[in-house]
Amino acid sequence: MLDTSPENLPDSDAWNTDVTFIKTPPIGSVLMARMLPPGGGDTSWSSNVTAHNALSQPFRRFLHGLTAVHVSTHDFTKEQHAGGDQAKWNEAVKNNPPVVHPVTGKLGLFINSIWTTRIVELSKSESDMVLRYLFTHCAKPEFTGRWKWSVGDVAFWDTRLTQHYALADYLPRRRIMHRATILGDELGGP
Ligand SMILES: O=C(O)CCC(=O)C(=O)O
Repeated sequence: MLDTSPENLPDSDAWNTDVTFIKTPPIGSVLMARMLPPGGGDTSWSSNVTAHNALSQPFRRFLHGLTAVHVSTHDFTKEQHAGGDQAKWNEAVKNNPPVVHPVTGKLGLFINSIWTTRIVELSKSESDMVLRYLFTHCAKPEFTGRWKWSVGDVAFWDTRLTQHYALADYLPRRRIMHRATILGDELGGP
């Protein structure tokens, strides 16, 4: 359950793909609106397929075959993930070492700003530059759609081919969503 309010601040107002820091990232997510603020609290999705297809052929060729590191601690904090408990945090960090996935899957890009930290085959500054470009590119409005929720609405999406962004524009109101995530297998190469 995602229950956000001034007591539990929203933290999904960044383009992200669920849990890409594990070897077998989810294949889908389901979200249902249970309690909504009178205004705001929309969710946006962006298509990593459309974003990929809009890149030039030479740039797509350049990305093809590259791999990137995804790191759980890039976004999770000890407070958020382990309630500040050092031992629980150490365990979570130990159980989730950085993983490597292809930058492009069969259909689209597989990078996101909250977990993807580095393209392995490039120097750090090259990787920073390319990732910054791709994060900005994927967030272009022409690759995105935005849903205004009504209570009872259910959204179901492919987590490997999209990113999403939960607008945090409803405080001090409360918003409650129920979420389920469908685990997948290892991501295939290009
Ligand atoms: O609350 C939302 O609209 C989406 C939240 C979510 O599924 C997430 O960011 O992982």
